Amino acid sequence: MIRILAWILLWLPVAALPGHRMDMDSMVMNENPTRLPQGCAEIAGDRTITVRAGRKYAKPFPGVVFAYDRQSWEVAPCTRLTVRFINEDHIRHQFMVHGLPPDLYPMGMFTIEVSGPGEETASFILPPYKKTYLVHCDIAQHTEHGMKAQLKVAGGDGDLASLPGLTKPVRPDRYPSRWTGRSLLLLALALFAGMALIWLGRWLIRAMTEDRP
Ligand SMILES: [Cu+2]
Repeated sequence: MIRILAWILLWLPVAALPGHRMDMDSMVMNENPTRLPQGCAEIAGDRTITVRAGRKYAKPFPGVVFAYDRQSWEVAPCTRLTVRFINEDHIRHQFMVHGLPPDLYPMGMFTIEVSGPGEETASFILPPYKKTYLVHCDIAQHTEHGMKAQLKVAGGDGDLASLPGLTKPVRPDRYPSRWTGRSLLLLALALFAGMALIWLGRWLIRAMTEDRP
């Protein structure tokens, strides 16, 4: 009961804004199916994409934990893009686009969030410029662990870094080991201790199972 009350108090101000809707399972922020971005004379066309999010889509990529089923989409300028966002995990995931014109999209964002297994659909209209937009899940750690993609309008203005399977990370993870006299000695000691443990275990088992006269 308290949880539901807190949830209502927290989200009431958000839900009251235009372009926002939400229920217990999902949330949409800054939906915009009608207002044209500056430079667009009309909606050039309608396009629908289905985006799946989940741990299973990270499997092909080493070191990645969460991912979308695609890392890059291309759309024409002034397209009204409808995103059907399907979450296949038992945790929250988002489809969050950054860098949109802030006069139509507060803080430049368009967001769909689904709080567990399920889906939500929403539309927004893209500006006319040649640009690559960042798409990611804003939940702490999910972006870092792979839930990142790009949306290119009019071919985009480049590729983003560290998109699983597409582009290299800016700072790749490295696991260097420095072999010094001390680390070699520690390794030898660990090996010796491991062998001693095995010998001790076998000796104990033998002592316990041995028939006594
Ligand atoms: Cu997520």
